[in-house]
Amino acid sequence: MKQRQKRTWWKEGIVYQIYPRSFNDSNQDGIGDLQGIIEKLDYIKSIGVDIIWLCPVYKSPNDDNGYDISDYYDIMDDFGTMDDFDEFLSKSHDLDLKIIMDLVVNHTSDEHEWFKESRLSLDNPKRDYYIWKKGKEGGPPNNWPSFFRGPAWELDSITNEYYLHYFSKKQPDLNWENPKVRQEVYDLMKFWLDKGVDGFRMDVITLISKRHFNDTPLSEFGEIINQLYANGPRVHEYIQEMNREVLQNYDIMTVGEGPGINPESGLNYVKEDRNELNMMFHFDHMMLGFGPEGRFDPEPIDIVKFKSIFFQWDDLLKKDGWGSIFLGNHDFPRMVSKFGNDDQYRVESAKLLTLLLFTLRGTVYIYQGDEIGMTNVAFDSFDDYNDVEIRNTYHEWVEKGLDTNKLLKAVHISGRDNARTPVQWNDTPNAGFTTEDPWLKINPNYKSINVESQEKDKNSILNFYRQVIQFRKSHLTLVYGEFLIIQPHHPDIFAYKRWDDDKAYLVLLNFSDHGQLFQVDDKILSGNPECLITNYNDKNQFDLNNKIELRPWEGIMFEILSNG
Ligand code: ISL
Ligand code: CA
Repeated sequence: MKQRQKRTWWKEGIVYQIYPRSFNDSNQDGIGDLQGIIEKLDYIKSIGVDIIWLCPVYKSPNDDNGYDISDYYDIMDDFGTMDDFDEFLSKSHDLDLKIIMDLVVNHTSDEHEWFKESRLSLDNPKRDYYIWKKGKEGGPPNNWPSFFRGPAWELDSITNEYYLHYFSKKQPDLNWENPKVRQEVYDLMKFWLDKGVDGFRMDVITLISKRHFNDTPLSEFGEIINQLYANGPRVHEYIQEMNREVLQNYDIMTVGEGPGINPESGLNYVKEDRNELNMMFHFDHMMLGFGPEGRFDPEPIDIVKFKSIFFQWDDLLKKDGWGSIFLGNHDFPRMVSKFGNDDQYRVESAKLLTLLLFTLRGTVYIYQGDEIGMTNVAFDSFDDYNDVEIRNTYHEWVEKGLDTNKLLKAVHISGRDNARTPVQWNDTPNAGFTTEDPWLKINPNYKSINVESQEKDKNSILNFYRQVIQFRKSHLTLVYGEFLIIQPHHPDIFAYKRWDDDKAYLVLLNFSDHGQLFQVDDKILSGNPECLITNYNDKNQFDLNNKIELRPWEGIMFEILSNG
């Protein structure tokens, strides 16, 4: 078959993201761990995925659940030991599952040895590993805000200077201008690659090069990321250096997390001849539903915009880049709650979103629990939440005298802990995740939504994943083929074609709670289209006028004649 893009394993491979704390607890301390993952490797394999993205398992005081690393060469006590990691890696490889690690090197923990030394004195050899500045007029060096609320600067009493932290104050930013810092990063990457890991997901890699340290006139945080924090002047120089020093010497995959990229800047990270990264995660579609004030200012999702974002990025990357396709991760609400209907049409809409994921061009990433249609959770009290972003925002609202009931409602819709409740394995107490008190409460709907019951049901969401994944793997048109949206302005229906010289498919997805009559023109539908996959239990078809009555949240894929 003629391919437009060069074939590689990481373009065809399907990625399963594990948030270890919430995956499976093997020693009954209420926290997921590496042995817990090992117990479930056969399950992971059975879904049909090829690659596991493991969220951080390094030593960490857990201010941000492992995204604050205090030792890059060791494993977090909660998760086990280096022996457990080695066992996890080799057992995964035995099953032909590749492992990619989370690389968090924009910042460390304030409990990392480098930072403990750096803060000691102005002339400490590690001083320049971080970004220290003098205060201005009795306050921080500038007015930059942090991702997790409050200023991005913290005064350290030992030397009376401020250090920069884009995230929590326990996550000081590394100074990438310092060549020693860069060398440390390359060394630790080699340590893991020499163990045999198969690549990295690079946390906020767009943020590593800082700009001028002047005050910003911008007030919207999204704009501050886009215009000030992301894509700094030396970011590509650093990544190219990392590629020369490390990446190019291994057969691995790399995906950069890209807050602040847009279709103009995005290609620069992944264009083949630039020798940087294989893929990026952009968040354009994930930010839909977040209003001007951000995550805790929710608004409805506009499907026309949603569609155009997928088209724009596909168009950008199709020649000499490659995209990442995902609808959820550990930082966002549950996929079915955000983009589907997690109530009356939970099963249908979760399957519709699955069909979307696996019929788009790019590497597909799924997040633990989405394969059974896990939903958002609504705890009654802030005490039940763990996320540093939620906690900090709550304190800020209390200080400002704002209505925290309103915040609680927003947290139910958009908070990060929605995606972090433990995986629901069965209907026993604590959902089979643990026998003790879990670190974060289980979603009370585990009795009806769990892996065990879906294993037994041939029409379950889980079995739908398996079906669609197998189909994609044996029909590479869905991986590499062209992509075109039909009726891009239709407010509820996402309809598109995928095709190459060999095959052509038409996908129809009804993103609404009601039936819709949809018509396509003769050019697209010549011949008698065959319904290959559907999320309802009986097939649907076009009438003689090329019309089809789509049911609520119905998603269908037809095979159509090629060469449209
Ligand atoms: O605002 C966002 C997108 O523009 C975020 O969701 C963004 O992806 C995020 O804040 C960066 O996330 C990553 O780095 C954080 C960590 O808390 C997240 O869990 C991680 O995915 C700091 O390391
Ligand atoms: Ca445990």
